[in-house]
Amino acid sequence: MTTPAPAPAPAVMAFPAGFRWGTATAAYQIEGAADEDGRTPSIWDTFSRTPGKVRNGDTGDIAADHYHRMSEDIALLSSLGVTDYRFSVAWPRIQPTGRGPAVQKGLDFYRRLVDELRDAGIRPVATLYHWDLPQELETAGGWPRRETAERFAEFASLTAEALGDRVATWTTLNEPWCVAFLGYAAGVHAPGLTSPVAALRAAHHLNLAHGRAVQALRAALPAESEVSLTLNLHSLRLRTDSAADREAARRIDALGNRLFLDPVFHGRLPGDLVRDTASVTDWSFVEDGDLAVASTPVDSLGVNYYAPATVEAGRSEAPSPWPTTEPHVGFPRTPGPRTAMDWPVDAQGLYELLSRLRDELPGVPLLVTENGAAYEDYADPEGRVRDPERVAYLHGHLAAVHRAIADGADVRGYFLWSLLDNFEWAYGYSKRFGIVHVDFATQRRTPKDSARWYAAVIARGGLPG
Ligand code: IFM
Repeated sequence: MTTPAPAPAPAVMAFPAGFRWGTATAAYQIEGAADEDGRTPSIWDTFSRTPGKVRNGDTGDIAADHYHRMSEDIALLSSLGVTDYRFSVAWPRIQPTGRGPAVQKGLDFYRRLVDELRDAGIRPVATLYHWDLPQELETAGGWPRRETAERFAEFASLTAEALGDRVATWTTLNEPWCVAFLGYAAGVHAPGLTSPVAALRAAHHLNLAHGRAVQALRAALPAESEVSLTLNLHSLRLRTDSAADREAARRIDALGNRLFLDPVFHGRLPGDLVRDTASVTDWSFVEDGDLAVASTPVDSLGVNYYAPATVEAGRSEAPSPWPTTEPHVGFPRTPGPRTAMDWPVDAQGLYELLSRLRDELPGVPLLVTENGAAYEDYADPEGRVRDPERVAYLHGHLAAVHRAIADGADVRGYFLWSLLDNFEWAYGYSKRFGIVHVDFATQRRTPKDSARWYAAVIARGGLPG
């Protein structure tokens, strides 16, 4: 007689039934196949091929070769037991010049992806823009140009018509703050400009593009589809409670949070931000009706969180992603543990952010669409990748989500960033965020200890004690 297998230990912190457990990736960071099947360069191909822009001269040309290893990666997702998988659609695969009819081979790749996911019982969550603007659209003016919002709505429409019946959740934009301010003000992301006015124009046109895409999606999708937007909101800490530090935090909150939340959820621009930025722009690029479009209702809000920002009155380094807050804001270094990105580990910041959204956006369901950490991972001689710091990070942050839910935040899911080690933008392949290790020389995938830990959390529906 065989002894029955022991029942899994009861979850100490159980998440609500139906909670969505996922992982997240983005096209340019994992797909590779940069010039296959009609794909043409995006701004990230151009930027990464420009000497000095990306560490070690790395590019996304091959990345994690997901374009050719998609089935293997779906098998990894299945072994984790995830309910959902968040990926992005590469605009230059669908519309290489940013306009005109869709390329069928490009659409076919995503058709296969969503079909295989669904066959594996995994819900596809598609993001339309995770930073790979077709280069031709950037050459024509990029996000500072109004026309780009129209082009994005067209791309949304084509993609939704092709995949609409198979994708449960659609996200318009990923982290428009990064697009506008890292790309057009700090110049550390593509396209690498350092123009404050271009960044503010980009931010507005991203809000407009989001609203136009929501309209296009609603027109093309079945009624039950979920339409969403993902923001990297800033969880703010003040160095002291002085009036000057509070003023610094107000400025960062306006530019980092309310510049997106107010147009999308309230159809207005923050008045204090318009005053703060008066020496840079009169905002005359905002046309009548734009904010009504930007606030076309969504079904949920995606929140990406990695670390809080501590602010004080002072100066930050130039060129700053916060151009219009100068000379009022500095970012002091805080003590405590840090990840390989040199970001502080602070799960309380996630709790505070979710609680703020509970209070400010009642009735808007939330998804944590990214959370995770980079560490210096390597395979040991037995081929095992031990990443206890990542497990501790994930445990702390999931506990924060659990506490936020217990305190009334309507958080419906959690997407761990990331499934695979990948191209971490300006850091190239030097930073590993995956719960699956990728040996970029051989493309061999090795689940890290954190992958086994996450699979056990999902199987239990909660965190162990
Ligand atoms: O890798 C990125 C992702 O593309 C967007 N959010 C933050 C992650 C870690 O930097």
